[in-house]
Amino acid sequence: MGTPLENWVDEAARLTKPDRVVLCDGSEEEYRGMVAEMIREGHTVDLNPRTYSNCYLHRSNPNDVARTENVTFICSRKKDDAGPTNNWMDPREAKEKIGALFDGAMRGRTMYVVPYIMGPMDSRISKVGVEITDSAYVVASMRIMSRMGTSAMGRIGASAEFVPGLHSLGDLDPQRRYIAHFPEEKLIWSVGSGYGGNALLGKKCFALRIAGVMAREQGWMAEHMLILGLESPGGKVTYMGAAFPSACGKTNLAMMVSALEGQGYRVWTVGDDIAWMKIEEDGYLHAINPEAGFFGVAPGTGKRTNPNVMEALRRNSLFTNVAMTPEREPWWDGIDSEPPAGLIDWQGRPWNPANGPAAHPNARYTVPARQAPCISPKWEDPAGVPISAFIFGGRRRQVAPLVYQSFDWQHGVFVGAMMASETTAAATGKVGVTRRDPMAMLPFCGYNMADYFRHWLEMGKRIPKPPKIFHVNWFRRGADGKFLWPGFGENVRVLKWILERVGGRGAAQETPIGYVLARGALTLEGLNISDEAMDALLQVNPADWEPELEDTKQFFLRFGERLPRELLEEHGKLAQRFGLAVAAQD
Ligand code: GTP
Ligand code: SPV
Ligand code: MN
Repeated sequence: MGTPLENWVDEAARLTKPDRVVLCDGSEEEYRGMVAEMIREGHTVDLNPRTYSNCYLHRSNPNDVARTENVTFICSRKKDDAGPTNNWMDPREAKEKIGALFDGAMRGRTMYVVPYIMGPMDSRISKVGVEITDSAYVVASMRIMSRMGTSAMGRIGASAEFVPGLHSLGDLDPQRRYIAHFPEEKLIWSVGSGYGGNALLGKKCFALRIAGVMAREQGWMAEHMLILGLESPGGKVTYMGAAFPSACGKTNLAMMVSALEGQGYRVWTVGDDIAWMKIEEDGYLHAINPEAGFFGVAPGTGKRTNPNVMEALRRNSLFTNVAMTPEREPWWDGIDSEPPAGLIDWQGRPWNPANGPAAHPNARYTVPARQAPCISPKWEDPAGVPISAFIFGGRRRQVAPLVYQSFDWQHGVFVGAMMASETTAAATGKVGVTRRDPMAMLPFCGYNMADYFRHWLEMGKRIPKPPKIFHVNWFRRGADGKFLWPGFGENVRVLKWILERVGGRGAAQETPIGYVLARGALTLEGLNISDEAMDALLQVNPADWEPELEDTKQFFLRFGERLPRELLEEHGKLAQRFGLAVAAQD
């Protein structure tokens, strides 16, 4: 009898029948070998070694460029434990159906065994996973995104304390693609995709869907949140977690260059996508970033919008589906240069505008977190950072004002639960469709979302110093269709108000939806924005909110009896407040 890890690796090898099994140690040398293998395979090229040292461009299969929510499954024994917002498959049926796709899938290939830690090396909040994969790109990416290799191996030893994830590229046919989670076994099976969230199993599959199940069982939280520290004049740093849906601005908020740096306000990055949070003895919820790298959206990132990211990308970065200039530098829309002559598109062809954008709209970079100039000195603190505010937000061309605060925790949970956002290129399917996306977790909740709401309500009662809850919208548009708010580094002005509210200051206007920023309370020095735009940004229009209330109700009704009654209560109170507000105006 071997160790649990050895047994599982043997079992995986018997099923997938690889030619070779390689246990990854996470070394620099091994990384170089992975890159060499990727280049040999023919879909990866090296970038300009002078300007982008040790950087590579990987071109994925054009049918495999984003998360595929339609083939992502929660395989709990009972369908109701997956809930109405998840795809469900019976675990036995899933093992049979997907097992058939794994059968012999690694014939002629190498099976890599990738042990990794999610979270700082010595944190009690950290957890260990092992991914088995036949993709060198996945191994290379996991080395950037997690603490991969020997140290993780050491932590596992002879124990069964790791989350196993089996991954194979299969034949990359979308018809034979499945991302399956077995929450009762804490197991992940993914086949048929090499794309980030589908294939880097430590990320969404483990750190959100499986860890979310563990968090509920064990009384902590696993959220789709960035973690940032806002430094104020005098040097005090206040930490905040923000949940925005995919490609809605987490990385950019966490890594911004503050427009108020001259006044002493600065943003430090702890994490850009996922937060694991536990209640600590000081009464605060403490957050760690389980990841070690950033897997960020490239388009829209440039020297003007995000110089910190641009600086970080200059070395040791892996680009996916970006375009390439004749100087072999990465290129995408929004990088602050015109498309140069001789541009090669994301599929490796000379760029022709008739073929669409040169870089795929979901083109991404993978970069070690420590390379960010704005990385927080506390980003690997095993104790995590104490969170004072939660910020929800999404892409709303209308409806949601620039920023508002909830009345209390329960109302804040309702604000999160009724969140909606326009879909983006981060997942396959139509872009720009408004959908409800509670807490930015719609695609990432590994169990019944009604139980997730209950967990949030319960946590609020247990945290002695709970974060204050806010909602922001950087994406409101004017009649001309343009964004009303400049966004990016200017978002610090909103963070400053949030900080003031946390400290019991900051003027607000009480409205039916919560405390909306009062016009005069926003620091406007150095910002060129019209009074009309500010009015439009802060407007709470009852005619916009009525359909929101109706849609939220329909959404809530899908959960039946399982929905916490507190949320219906909050819904009723909001409707009532609008009734009163409308009556008052008459
Ligand atoms: P995931 O990695 O998919 O979870 O996304 P994310 O939430 O980290 O999104 P990210 O910060 O990468 O932003 C996605 C897109 O939104 C990019 O194209 C950004 O340029 C754009 N964006 C980010 N912040 C802002 C903002 O404040 N205003 C505007 N207009 N666009 C923004
Ligand atoms: C997201 O889609 O929310 C991401 C990118 O952060 S992925 O890792 O592909 O899920
Ligand atoms: Mn994400």
